[in-house]
Amino acid sequence: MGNYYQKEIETAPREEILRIQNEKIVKQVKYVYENVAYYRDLMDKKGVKPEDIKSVDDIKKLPFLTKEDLRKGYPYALLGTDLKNCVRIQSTSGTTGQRVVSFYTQKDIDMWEECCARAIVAVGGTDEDVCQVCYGYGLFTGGPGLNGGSHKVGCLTLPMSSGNTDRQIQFMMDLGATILCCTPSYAAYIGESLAERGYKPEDNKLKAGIFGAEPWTEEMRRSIEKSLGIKAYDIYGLTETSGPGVSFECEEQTGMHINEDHFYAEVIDPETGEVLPEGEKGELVFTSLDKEGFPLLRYRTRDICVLSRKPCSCGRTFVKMSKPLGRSDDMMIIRGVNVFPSQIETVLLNQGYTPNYQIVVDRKNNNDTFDVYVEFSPDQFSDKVSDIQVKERELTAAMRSMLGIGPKIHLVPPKSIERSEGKAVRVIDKRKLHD
Ligand code: DLL
Repeated sequence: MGNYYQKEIETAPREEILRIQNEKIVKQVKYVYENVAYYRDLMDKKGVKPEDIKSVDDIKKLPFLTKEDLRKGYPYALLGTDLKNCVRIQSTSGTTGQRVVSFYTQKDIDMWEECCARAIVAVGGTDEDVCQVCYGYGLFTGGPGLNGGSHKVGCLTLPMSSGNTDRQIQFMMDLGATILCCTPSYAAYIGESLAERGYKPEDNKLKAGIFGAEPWTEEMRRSIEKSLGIKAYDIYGLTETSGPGVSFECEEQTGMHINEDHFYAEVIDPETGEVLPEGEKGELVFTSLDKEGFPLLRYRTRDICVLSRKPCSCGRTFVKMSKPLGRSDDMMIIRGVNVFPSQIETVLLNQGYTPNYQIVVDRKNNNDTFDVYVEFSPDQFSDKVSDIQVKERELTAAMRSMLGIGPKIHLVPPKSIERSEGKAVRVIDKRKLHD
């Protein structure tokens, strides 16, 4: 049994959670219908009235919202209350098109920060801890969300934001940071930078890391845990629903508990929209149960994962979601085969390589080309052409057995692939430029 930020709700009997959800959804659908014309139109088109929603079982009657709806409605169409009641906006990075702008009332911020506080306490955080937040601060939700959570727990908060790795390391060592919050790719980079400066994992005071905002594999978890001498926990969220803290890992490290008193989760078949039973893999859909500023109902995240209600040894009763495999739009189709970057990461780390890689896909003479650039680690480095070729062939074979197709592997010298301070760019798909 672990520590909880809000024990009563985090360990509530399932019937109690369901009772709260049922009570909230009735109010929330009415609120959205009355305040968000865009969604009211979608409900009217589907012939659903607020009175039809009597419990969370009825959520499946509601229309979906997609990223496309948010684009069409940019910036105000999904706003749930007068702007004068809102105190903040946050926004996505906009790498895949139009930015999403999300609005928050003070109550929304408090709820969001509480969710982050639950995540920090779940990894053992208390008011004795020094919490170093190196997610970006600003429009990105990572920094502000974990900063707020860290304050609520009473940790000494180091609001570092991302980048300036020298300074990160100096503060980490001088002020004895015990909890590190950043993307997993940046955590790996910090680990590598500490080693380069001659620090061993036991030289830092860190005990836990809260890493999310991008997909990462179990192999990556083990590699970060080793390099920093910590336990590495996953955290998930998205700007549209609030930010980090929609779900978080506990000491069991077997998936993330969804804060179900605020977010109702469904997994659907992305093709048909049909709700799938627990345990089946599909697209995650969230309904916010009590948000005021940006109250999305049935929002399709495009993240592919599995839900599980198996009892958890931490005592929390919230449903757990698996690590997202990656977004459905991260999935590459190469020569007709579905490939996720996470599969490539798994092979590389299992074969003893570092998590520094880049995937380049292109189309030449109507054929897909598939290249993976992988760094040697300093101790593996060789400049003998025959050695390199043997290793490249071995890796191609290992990839082929995982993926069904073999990429062309290019082993490159240590440090030649750009490091990430935020979300890593793993894939360059040049086919999109020609289309
Ligand atoms: O990435 C919020 C966040 C900040 C989460 C800090 C965790 C920590 P967005 O920029 O809107 O928000 O991106 C959301 O990132 O739909 C997923 O595809 C991906 N993502 C977020 N967390 C994870 C995770 C923030 N733990 C999108 N594992 C989501 C895999 C994740 N993917």
